[in-house]
Amino acid sequence: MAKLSIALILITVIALSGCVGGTTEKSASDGSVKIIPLAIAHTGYSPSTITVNKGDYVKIQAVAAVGTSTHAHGVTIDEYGINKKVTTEDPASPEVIEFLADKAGTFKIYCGTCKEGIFGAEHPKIEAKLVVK
Ligand SMILES: [Cu+2]
Repeated sequence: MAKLSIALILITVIALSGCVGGTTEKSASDGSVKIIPLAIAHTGYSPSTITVNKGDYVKIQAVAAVGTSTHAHGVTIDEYGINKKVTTEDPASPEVIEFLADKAGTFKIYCGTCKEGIFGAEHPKIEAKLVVK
């Protein structure tokens, strides 16, 4: 009985660990769930291009680069109605931005919340791209 429990726990851990680090899993619809770790620094986003397929359910796990969380960087994608401030630097508890990629095209990701940070309107222009194929 104890062996069976340990085996079940191991299977669960292995199954859950498949959900992090840019891997994909099938969702109920025909699209996949895409987990995208994203770091925001003063100089830009990393990665600078996020590519998903139309119909994918996207979970961007955003963190501010170390030492930058007080600048109120964020993730804004106008066409998807996303405008999120990212104040965490901890990859273990990122700001998760979820949406269904139901519109194909190339969309600008920019920092719409920076005006609230200490640089105000002087904040460097940082941009990335969301490509929905
Ligand atoms: Cu910013």
